[in-house]
Amino acid sequence: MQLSAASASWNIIFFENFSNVPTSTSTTGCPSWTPNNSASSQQQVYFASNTGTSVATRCWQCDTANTPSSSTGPNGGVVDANGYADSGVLNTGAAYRYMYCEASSPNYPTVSFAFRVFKPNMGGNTTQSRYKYWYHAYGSAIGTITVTAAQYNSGYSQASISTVDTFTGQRQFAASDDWYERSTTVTYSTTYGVGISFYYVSGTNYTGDIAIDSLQVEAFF
Ligand SMILES: [Ca+2]
Ligand SMILES: [Ca+2]
Repeated sequence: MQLSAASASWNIIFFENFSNVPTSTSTTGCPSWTPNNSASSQQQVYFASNTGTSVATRCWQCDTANTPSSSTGPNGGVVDANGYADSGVLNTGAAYRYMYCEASSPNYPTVSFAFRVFKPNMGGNTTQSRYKYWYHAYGSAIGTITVTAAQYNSGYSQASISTVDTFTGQRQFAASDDWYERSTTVTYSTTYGVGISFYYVSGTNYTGDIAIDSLQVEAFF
């Protein structure tokens, strides 16, 4: 009998299309939700250092189609009702929810927003994990976003964070522009769990409605 070695592959640890998040366009509201794949979510909290988290002033909101202000925000989410989006083409339909920061007054200047999704025990271990999502940053006062990934150790405690992406200022130049994808692979000594956080600090006026959609975290084992 011939034995063949099992081949490792990329496994989806959690996927979030935000379809279960209550829609809200409040400047001070805080919608909470239970993510897919037995992951956990927490609003206002982000991975800030190797040993812990920090709290922001505001929560991210969840919307469809356009955000309430003109000159900022997307016209709709990406197409991800059945799985991770394979295109940044936006859809104005009510099924396509996305997360965004409502930058209207009193949420500028330099007001912080955060949320995280995490799974400290992913049922395996690896040295390679991958973080991918789509983002839309339209508005002349888009501030600074910092996306961080957390690695958990064998005790399912936070052991390390790394930066997935950070930038300041708009990347799209119309509400109807396609979303862009970010995909980053993190290499770390053995990882038993993974998490990702989105921390945003608003700019100088209300045109800073940055948005995130179709979030997927994968591990290679
Ligand atoms: Ca979505
Ligand atoms: Ca707005």
